[in-house]
Amino acid sequence: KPLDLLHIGALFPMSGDWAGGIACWPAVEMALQSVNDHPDILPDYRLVLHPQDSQCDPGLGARKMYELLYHPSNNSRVVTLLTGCSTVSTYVAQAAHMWNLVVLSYGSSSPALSDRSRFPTFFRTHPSAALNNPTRLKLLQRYNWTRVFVLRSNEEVFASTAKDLEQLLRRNNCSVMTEIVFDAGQAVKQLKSKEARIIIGLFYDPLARQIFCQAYKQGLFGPRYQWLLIGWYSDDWYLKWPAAERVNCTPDEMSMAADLHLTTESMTWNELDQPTYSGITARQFQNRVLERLGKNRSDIGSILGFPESPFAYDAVWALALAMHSAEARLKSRGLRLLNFTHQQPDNPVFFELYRAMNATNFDGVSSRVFFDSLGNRIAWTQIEQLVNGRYRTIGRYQVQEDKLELQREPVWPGGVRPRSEPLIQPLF
Ligand code: ABU
Repeated sequence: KPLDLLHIGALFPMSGDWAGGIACWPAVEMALQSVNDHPDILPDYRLVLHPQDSQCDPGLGARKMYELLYHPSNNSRVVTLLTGCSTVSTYVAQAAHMWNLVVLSYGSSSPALSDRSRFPTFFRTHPSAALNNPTRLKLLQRYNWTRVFVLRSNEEVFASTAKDLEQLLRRNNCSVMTEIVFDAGQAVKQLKSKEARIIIGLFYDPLARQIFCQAYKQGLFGPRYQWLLIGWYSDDWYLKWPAAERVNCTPDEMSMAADLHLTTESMTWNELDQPTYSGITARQFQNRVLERLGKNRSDIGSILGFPESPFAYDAVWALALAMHSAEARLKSRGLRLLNFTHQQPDNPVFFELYRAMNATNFDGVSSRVFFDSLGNRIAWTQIEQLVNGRYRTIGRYQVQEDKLELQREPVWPGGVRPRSEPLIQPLF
């Protein structure tokens, strides 16, 4: 008997502020193939992917969603949407519930997305960026940094991360001042005039390059300064950039400015060398993604979206397992997943799918996959430092148990740990 088709819409950012679709798209295809080949999961169905490039642009992302829903040549009924890029997910997930669509994001970190009143049907395998804030606080406390500057761009993903960070730091008696970047040169100038020493940067990597070029030109690096950045940029973000991007610094100058910055990021890999639910280990998964991309292990640090690719793979598995268990419950009522509609407000398929997503719990290539009541993923965070052109692990932190595991102390610019207070100069 021919299999029934279940259609999944997917938005991949293949360029733009975060071009993570480059590694996440092949990861999604791999997962779909393994689900479709599995004899016991959704045995009566075949999952069909409808991929679209959003360019990490919210307007284009919204247009692609409407095309998936309404395009005359697309007579397949999309049951659910996969998304990457916070700016796109924010637009799409705000509207998607109007069409009974569950949205599952493999690549969205914005804390703003953890708002069930705005995004009622949103889940993500990518942890919220707010998870990094307790880790940042831990570092600030460890090194006695009580006066901190946050430099952020204006997208909601960074505004909501900064808001959460400011509240956390103030509750812990740390003074925090935030500077919003409209012009990199002006923003760096402001930080200098305010005698900033410890600076937490929240922006996508194209803006990071503008800021570090200005930090080089205006001398906001080296001894006395400590930068803390986001950890999911590619390892060579300060050395290479798209031809269309104008950076008025040489790679050597950029290296000098970026050297010794610290990063925090959620951990993305299942560390156990054992087969996960889908049957492969995290390392086997890595090798297969590399093979699809025609790359080697030595390329890993420079492949955009590679750190998030396990979230993309696990997102498809989460969806397939949820669909499988929804189908079983629907069957007992004489219904099937094929009874899904975009129109009916209390569509039972949507209801069962949503309920099954909430109950997700399996061992993925990105470690255990489950969601809290806001659809968030729980994970460890890791701390790294760029030393002479290589990112080295400093340690990791788990907020639920307040567990900090340090492998080594950071290397300090000029050999001396920067102070958060400027030294007061004598007046004579
Ligand atoms: N780790 C990539 C997150 C990208 C985003 O939140 O837009």
